[in-house]
Amino acid sequence: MIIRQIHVTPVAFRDPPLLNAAGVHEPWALRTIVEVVTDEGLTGLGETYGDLGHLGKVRECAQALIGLDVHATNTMYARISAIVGHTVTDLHGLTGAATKEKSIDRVFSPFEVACLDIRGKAAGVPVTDLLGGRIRDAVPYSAYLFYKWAGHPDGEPDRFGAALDESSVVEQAALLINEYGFESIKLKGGVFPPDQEIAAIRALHEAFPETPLRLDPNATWTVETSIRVGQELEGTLQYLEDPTPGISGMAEVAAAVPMPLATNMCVVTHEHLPPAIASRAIGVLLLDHHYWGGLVRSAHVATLCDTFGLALSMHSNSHLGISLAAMTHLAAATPNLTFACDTHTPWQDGQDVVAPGALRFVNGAVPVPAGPGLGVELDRDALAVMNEQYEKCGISARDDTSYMQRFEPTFSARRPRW
Ligand code: GKR
Ligand code: MG
Repeated sequence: MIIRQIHVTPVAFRDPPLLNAAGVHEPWALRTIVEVVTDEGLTGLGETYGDLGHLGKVRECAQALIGLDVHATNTMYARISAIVGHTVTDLHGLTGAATKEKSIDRVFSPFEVACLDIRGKAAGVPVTDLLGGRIRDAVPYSAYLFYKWAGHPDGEPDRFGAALDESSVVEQAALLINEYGFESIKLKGGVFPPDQEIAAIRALHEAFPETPLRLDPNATWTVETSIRVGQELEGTLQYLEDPTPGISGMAEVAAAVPMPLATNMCVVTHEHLPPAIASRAIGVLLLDHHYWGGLVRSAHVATLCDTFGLALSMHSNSHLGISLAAMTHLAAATPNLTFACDTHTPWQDGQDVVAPGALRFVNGAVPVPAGPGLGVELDRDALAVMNEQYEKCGISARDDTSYMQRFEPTFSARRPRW
């Protein structure tokens, strides 16, 4: 199964004004769709970030993979490493430090996923079977709550409404739980002073006493603030995600708070694992195949976490259905991934490049798609529309901070802030 063609298509889709430590989501989120085509006419799909610098690297590397067998992922990785070289510029949202290894892993990921899609289609089995087989039939996801404005300042209010205080956060949780059946809740924090976010968690705990809760302020708190908040929230949080920057700060907090700390910021590549494990900085790692080098390399990280007693959850950024399918196959085949995964799916509000039907939520969980490979098909009309949106939207890289500063000129994304 020799790779004959690779198509790389940037797309844009509507995104609500979700607030975070870096600012606010712009009206359009970007992704890149990768299609790998073999000599036998099989096509595999991958999805990755859409930021221009990353898109350029994905395009450049695609050329270098033509002629390789879809099983030759070690050679693919080596070729991509040689091209990406020492690039360490690719940050996206709040996904921790950029490093050389992480940059290579990010570019490699969509090609690896597409090759697994092809291998699954050729063998007539789902990708989960190529990762050791499913240990769960459906993957639970959490309701991912965001403080948000009612709509983008230059546009109409969206259907989710404003969420700027505890009661509207509780309303947002009820809306997402009603529509998707989620059984865990994550609140994106780092937006308001910590006491306001403590109040929101307490309100959520009161409204949904049986539902596990998480809070993620994306490293906006000092060590001292993190310890105070962690202690005040005793008994309400399943885990506290990235309260403070850096492995040593996280280790100090972890030693003083009652709940485990989780991260998608201070451990984002292999070199971070030894110091984080040695200092007991984290109890939970949020896996993300988009920057841990695809599905197989993420499964290896999961095994390492098992060895060293770290629990697993899964991180997300604004994404489409190819990513949701890949995340679901990985999580379904990872025995120690026992926490409900993150997903931004509700915020994408029905827009997708995949044909409807293969992905659905049942009681907050996505059943592993039944078809071979990833089990999702590209909707070519939707791809064309979303590519046109990309060309017209005027955004070429995510920049939550500059967008926020258009409306609040004094806004600063410095961390820690409180
Ligand atoms: O979408 O605004 C967002 C999130 O804040 C995202 O950028 C983070 O990377 O979801 C992520 C997280 O868990 O930190
Ligand atoms: Mg996080």
